[in-house]
Amino acid sequence: MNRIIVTGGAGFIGSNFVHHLVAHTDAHVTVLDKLTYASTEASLAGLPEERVQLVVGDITDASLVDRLVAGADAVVHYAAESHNDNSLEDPAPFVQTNLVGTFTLLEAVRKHDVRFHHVSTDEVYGDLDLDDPKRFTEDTPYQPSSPYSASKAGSDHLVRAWVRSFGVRATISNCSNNYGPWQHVEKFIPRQITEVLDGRRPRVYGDGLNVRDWIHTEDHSSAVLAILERGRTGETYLIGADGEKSNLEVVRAILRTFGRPEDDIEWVTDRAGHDRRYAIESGKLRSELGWEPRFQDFDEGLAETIDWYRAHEDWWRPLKAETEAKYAAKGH
Ligand code: NAD
Ligand code: TDX
Repeated sequence: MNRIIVTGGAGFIGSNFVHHLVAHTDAHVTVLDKLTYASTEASLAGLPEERVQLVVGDITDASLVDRLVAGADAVVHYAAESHNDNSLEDPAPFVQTNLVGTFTLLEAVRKHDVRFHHVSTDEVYGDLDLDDPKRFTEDTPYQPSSPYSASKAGSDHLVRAWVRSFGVRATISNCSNNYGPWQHVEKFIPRQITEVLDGRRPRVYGDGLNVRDWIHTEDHSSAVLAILERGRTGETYLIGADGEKSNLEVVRAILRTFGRPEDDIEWVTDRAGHDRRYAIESGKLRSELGWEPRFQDFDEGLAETIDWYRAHEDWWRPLKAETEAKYAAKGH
């Protein structure tokens, strides 16, 4: 697998994966990215030009996708509309990119018999109660809540149908919530870090008891590479690092780091249909492929991430005012 297309490779997790590929393989990478509001070419800066090429384009553009896939050994598919709150405002681009875009890629890999890895989310399984001892496994039934998670669930189903009906060589991974550098300030952790850096209070939805299962984006990348290289085609692997935390715990950890009182919080309108808890059981990935997360200590990963946002204000500052204006209009 020397020629790899990474869709969405200028986004938060996709760009981390491109850096990971360059550091850990000999692959030549073509990033196919539309450069939406969520992307940053800066996240690809410093990569060797002879190894990484950026093609600015849309994954729903069938002729472009066909041309690129014809010359590739594998496609790793990250491109998506990714923010739940946006999907509640306007679901249309979620259906277009996440469903039609995945369909377009599947038709191309089917035609050219190219290996495909589909990057998905644990949100396809809906949510768990706070006191439920269960975690999501590869066998948990699909029950998505938001237009975002429904569009990702639909894309997973498309991949499985193309595997079963057309013999496409595909794998799927469903990962929990990622944190780390280059995450857009619309997302929970970077939003709260940059609010505190701006001298404002963190903004917590509802009662703050919703639980997310945090994983560092670097660990997500190493898991996807393990699946790409050694995963069994047709299989699904859940990716998680045992990082369950309530939103309140995360916000308090951020406030502590800045030496601010732990109750210095702005309680804001809850998200419609807000999923209560996600939790991943990643035993299959660990036992079959020998994968282990590098960031075992959330507080350490969070501290590194806070340092990164402190040092990269030039990157996030231009995104901040527009993001906050959108949230303010919704009471968030
Ligand atoms: P992101 O929003 O930061 O990046 C998405 C990238 O896709 C951007 O660079 C954007 O320009 C590109 N893109 C969007 N529409 C496109 C189109 N039509 N054609 C080409 N490119 C397009 O998202 P992210 O948080 O990095 O998530 C990446 C993937 O990982 C998504 O598939 C998401 O569902 C999945 N995922 C994310 C998380 C998380 O915590 N963020 C967790 C599990 C899975
Ligand atoms: O300001 C906020 N205050 C707040 O309390 C924001 C932006 C969020 N929240 C809450 C909502 C969630 O319970 O924090 C939690 C995390 O919110 P998001 O960062 O929006 O993530 P989430 O909705 O959990 O989805 C994320 O993880 C799964 C990614 O955005 C998805 O792309 C991925 O599939």
